[in-house]
Amino acid sequence: PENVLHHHTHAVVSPTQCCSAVVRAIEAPIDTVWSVVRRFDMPQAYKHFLKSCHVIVGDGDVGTLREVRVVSGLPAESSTERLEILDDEKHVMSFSVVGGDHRLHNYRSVTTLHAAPPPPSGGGGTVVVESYVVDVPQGNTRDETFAFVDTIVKCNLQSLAQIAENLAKKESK
Ligand code: A8S
Repeated sequence: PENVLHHHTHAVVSPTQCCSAVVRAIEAPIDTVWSVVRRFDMPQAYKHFLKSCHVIVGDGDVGTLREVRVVSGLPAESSTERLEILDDEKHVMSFSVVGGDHRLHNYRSVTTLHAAPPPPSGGGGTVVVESYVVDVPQGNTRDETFAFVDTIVKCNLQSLAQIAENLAKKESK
């Protein structure tokens, strides 16, 4: 198998950036999980901090730009994001934040899906790895930035798991 870490090796260009990764196991086939993750035009399907998404330009392939609107209660209003990688074979997707009204400047994330070994050797399902790099906002520490972003990413992967597991149950009926 190809090297998982390759996709998650971010070029950290300055000491004021930070990067981290979140790993989550999902009890659904990789194709089911991928069908949700690959929809760059519909991140609000599993990212509950987003209330809407509007594609500015593009057809869902690399280079597509979207503007998402954030639910109230977060220190953000909107984010403009560009699809950087969409690899349907290797199950890799990546986007970068290129603008918007929020504090996570130069945010970029990479999400990869990995099929877990099927029974009897493993439990089957999918392992999701999501890594990110972001500028530490002025007035915040690295630890505060990790705490904020990790919380958002963990919530997103939690609801991704819920949605994919429900889809998988329907598909197996
Ligand atoms: C993602 C990951 C993150 C999104 C963050 C971290 C964000 O959409 C929210 C609040 C912010 O303050 C920044 O995969 C931003 O979407 C929920 C608007 C970028």
